[in-house]
Amino acid sequence: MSDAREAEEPRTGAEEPTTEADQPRTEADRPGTADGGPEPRRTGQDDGGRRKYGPLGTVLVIIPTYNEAENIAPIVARVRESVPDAHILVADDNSPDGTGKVADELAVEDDHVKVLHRKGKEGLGAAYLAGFRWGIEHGYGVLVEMDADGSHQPEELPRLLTALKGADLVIGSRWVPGGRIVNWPKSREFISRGGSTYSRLMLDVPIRDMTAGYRAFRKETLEGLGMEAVASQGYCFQIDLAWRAVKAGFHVIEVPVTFIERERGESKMSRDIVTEAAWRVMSWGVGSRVNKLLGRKEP
Ligand SMILES: Nc1nc2c(ncn2[C@@H]2O[C@H](COP(=O)(O)OP(=O)(O)OP(=O)(O)O)[C@@H](O)[C@H]2O)c(=O)[nH]1
Ligand SMILES: [Mg+2]
Repeated sequence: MSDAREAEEPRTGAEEPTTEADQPRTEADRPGTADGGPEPRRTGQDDGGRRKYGPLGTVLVIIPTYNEAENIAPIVARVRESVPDAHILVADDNSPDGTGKVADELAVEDDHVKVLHRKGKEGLGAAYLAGFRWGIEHGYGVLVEMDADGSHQPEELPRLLTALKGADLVIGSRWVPGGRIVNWPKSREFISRGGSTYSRLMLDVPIRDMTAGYRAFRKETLEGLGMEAVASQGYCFQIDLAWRAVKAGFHVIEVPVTFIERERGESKMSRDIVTEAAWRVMSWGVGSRVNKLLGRKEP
């Protein structure tokens, strides 16, 4: 990432967060699905409930955008309604359709909304990394990943945040009991399910939905998983972060969510993204096995 990009500042007069979204954890706060849904699935370093987790701090919901002018206002409104204490950072890659300008207008009306203007389209992964960095620098305790197109329902965010009280990373999962997909053709489901199973087996991690893009991280998790070295994009970016979190010994929980296919705007999904992910994951998996065989420590 260039110096110029590092110097990019949100144009919203963003001030330090002041609200606490959470209180110190108690036994009564054990993670669970607030609506009585299935128990979240625990993976990674499960501590049997003995480990004490600190308070969450203020939540920043990062929404990366590229040509989401029709979607950005509704999704921001839904997040504000669903988790009123949370702040939102729209990370826009200079969308030709004027998404950045719409976001600026939202930020003028609401001091919980910030905008990170980036120079041009550099991919989802780069936008999230810039958003994470911005959030950590500005003192947020929880960084949430959420798409702009309504696939990730803001109404489910409180359940993810409740689970994060007892975890380092929470994944909004389509492939655990209780998880659902609405409006996806069978072909898309096949690619997504297959991609998750392939990554799980290749990388030997117990996460069901490796490509999920609806996640809540504690800031310490992002700081501890080697975020600076992440170079992957698209699906691979999500797989990369999940794998790093497990390798670093963080406690990961999957909470079932209902994923809804986008209704408005254009998909940025491409065959290249899927192919990139398949090759990279295979090379990570092979590299990791070779390291184990040779008794070398994982990088
Ligand atoms: N800042 C930024 N955001 C991006 C970029 N590519 C995609 N996004 C955003 O990332 C989120 C996910 O992208 P989508 O196009 O919905 O990808 P998808 O969910 O795999 O595919 P569909 O939902 O079928 O379109 C959306 O909010 C996009 O606007 C990018 O290069 N830069
Ligand atoms: Mg989408």
